[in-house]
This record gives sequence, structure tokens and C-alpha cells, in this order.
Amino acid sequence: MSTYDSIFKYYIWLCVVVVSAEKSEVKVKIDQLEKLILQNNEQLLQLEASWNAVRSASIDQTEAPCDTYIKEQRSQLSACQAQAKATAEKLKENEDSCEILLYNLTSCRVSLADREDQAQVSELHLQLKAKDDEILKLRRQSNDNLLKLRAEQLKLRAYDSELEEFLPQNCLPFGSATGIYRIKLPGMDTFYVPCDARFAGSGWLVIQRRMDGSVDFYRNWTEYRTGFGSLNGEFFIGLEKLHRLTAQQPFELFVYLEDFEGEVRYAHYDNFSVGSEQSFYQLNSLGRYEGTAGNSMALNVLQKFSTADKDNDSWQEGNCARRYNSAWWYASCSAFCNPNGKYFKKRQLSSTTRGKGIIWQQWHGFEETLKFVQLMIRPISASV
Ligand SMILES: [Ca+2]
Repeated sequence: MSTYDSIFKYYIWLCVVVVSAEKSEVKVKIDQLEKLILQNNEQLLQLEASWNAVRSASIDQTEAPCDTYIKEQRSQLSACQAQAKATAEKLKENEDSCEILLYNLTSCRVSLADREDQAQVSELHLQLKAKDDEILKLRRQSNDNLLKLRAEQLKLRAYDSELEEFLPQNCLPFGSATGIYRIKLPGMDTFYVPCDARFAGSGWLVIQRRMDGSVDFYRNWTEYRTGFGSLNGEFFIGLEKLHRLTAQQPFELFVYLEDFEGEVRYAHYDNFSVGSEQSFYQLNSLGRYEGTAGNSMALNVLQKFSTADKDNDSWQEGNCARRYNSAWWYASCSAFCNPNGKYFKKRQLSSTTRGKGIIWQQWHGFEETLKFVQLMIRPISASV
């Protein structure tokens, strides 16, 4: 056996010794620990028993008051619920009452509004009645006034009729005045005539005027009988008026003529008279001629008046009025005058218009027309 083996064996032996020693020591310690655990377990059991006792005691002590408390609370809750129910019922009653009150209030308001409306309507009715009365009163006044007005109108008309009897029968009473005046002839309504004192002294009544061509003189019988044109401008007085005027008393005729050079001439006849419509307004007389223009109306005496639609002339082949676009006391068309012819704005006539203008043959022949012509009459008594 080697040294190494001996050492090793010794070492093993020594380890066994040490381990045995340690083993004993551990066993002691384990025993001690076991005892300690046992003690602890016992203490734990004691504690558990003690805890259980305490807990059961504590629960008994707590549960009893809680029950009481809960019962009380429940009782209070019931009381509260009952009170709440009662309150709710009361509230419901109040709501119902409120609703009824509200309904009544609304009804009251409606009723009140109706009454206010009724009051306003009544007031308006009263105002309306007052206005109606006022209107009625005004109507009565108006009717009264209308009646008065009518009475005044009748009076006025009566005065006017009376006045008419005093109206002049010609221009003589107007003297040297030149203007438009109302005259009255027996059996005729009053009518207006131009009086002209500018050319041949005072008191002349204008029966025909040509000055600018503004009025058409190529017209029918009815128009020549009635008259036409403007009293301030070109016009013809009318054959019926001429007849009525000259039938009253003897009249003189003044024919005032002006050519396009401004030269003035005249023809004066001292007994101008026109017959009734039954005689086709025949030119009954002219009297004596006197003047500067020549006696171009000489052949018209005792001739009937002719218009385009009424041929009363002595020309067998036709109508002088149509031939010369005019109307006059034509004989057989030749050697004549034509104051109612077409108005030309220049002196010279052409071969086609020859004799169709405002002709005064004794002065300018058939080829020249005049610029202005005015026929006027006046009672012979004025110049005597
Ligand atoms: Ca004829």
C-alpha cells in the first residue's frame, strides 16, 4: 500500500467522522424544529378558536341592530312611499284643478275679447250711423243745390232767350270792331260770325275767306248749305245763313282780293241777295258794280248754286263745279270768278290747272291764282 492510498483512506475516514458528527447535529436541529412547529400549530388552533368566538359574537352583536335599522328604514321608506303617493295624488288633483282653471281662464279671455270686439263693433256702428246721417244730410243738401242750380239754369236760359232777341242780326252794331261775334236771325239758332273792319270800313260780316289752303273747299251740297271751316281762318258761312241774312234787308257785297305780289284790289256790289234752298240758293241780285278788280261776278247773277254733287249750272255738257274743283253760282263756266277753287301756293297755273285756282278773271285771267280773298256783306243802310 502506497502513501497516497493511506492518505486517501485517512481522508475518507476523516470525512466519515465529520459527516457523522454533522448528521447528529442536523438531527438535533430537526427535532428542535419539529417541536417548534407543533407549538406553533397549537397556538394557531387556539387563535382560530378564539377568532371564531370573537367573530360569532361580533356578528350577533351587529346583525341585530342592522335588522332593526333596516326595518326602521323600510318602515320609513313605506311611509315615504305612502306620502309620495299621497303627494302625487294631490299633485294630480292640483294639475286637474289647474287645467280646469286654465280652461276657464281661456274661456274668460275669449269671452272678454268677444266683448271688446263687440264694444268696438258697437262703436264703429255708431260712427257709421253718424256718417250715414252726415251723407244723407249732404245728399239732401246736394239735391237741394241741384234743384236750385236747375232753377237758376232755367232762369239763365230764359234770360239768354230774352237776350237772344236783342242780339244783332249782322255786324253793323259792332262798329269798327274786328272779331268773332254772336248774331241771331229770326227762325234760326244764334251763331257766330267774324266781323272785319280792317279792309273797307266798319260793320262788315265776313261770309267767305281763303288765305292759306288749310281748308278743303271741294265739298258737297250739304256742306255748302251748312257752312264749314274755321271762323278765324278759311271758311264758308253757309248758303242757308246767306239766304236768311240777305232776306231780312238789302245787303252790299265787298270782295277783297290780294295777289302773290301783294297787290290789293276789290269789287263792290250794292245789292247782294241770295234766294232760298227751293231756288237752289240762286244769286238773286248783285246790284251795281264798283271797284278795281273788274266785274267778274256779272254773269253769276240769277244763277243757281252748284256743287260737285248738284249740277245747277247752264252748261249742258257737264258740271262747272266738277270741272273747276269748286262750287259757285256758275252760268256756263266761261267769263267768271272762282273764289272757292283749289288753293295754290304760287301765282302761275299750268295748262292742266288753268281756271281751277282762286280766279278773278277780270284781274288775272284764268292762268293766275290769287293769294287772298275775303267776301264780306253789310246792310245797305250803313252806306246810305
Ligand atoms: Ca250743267
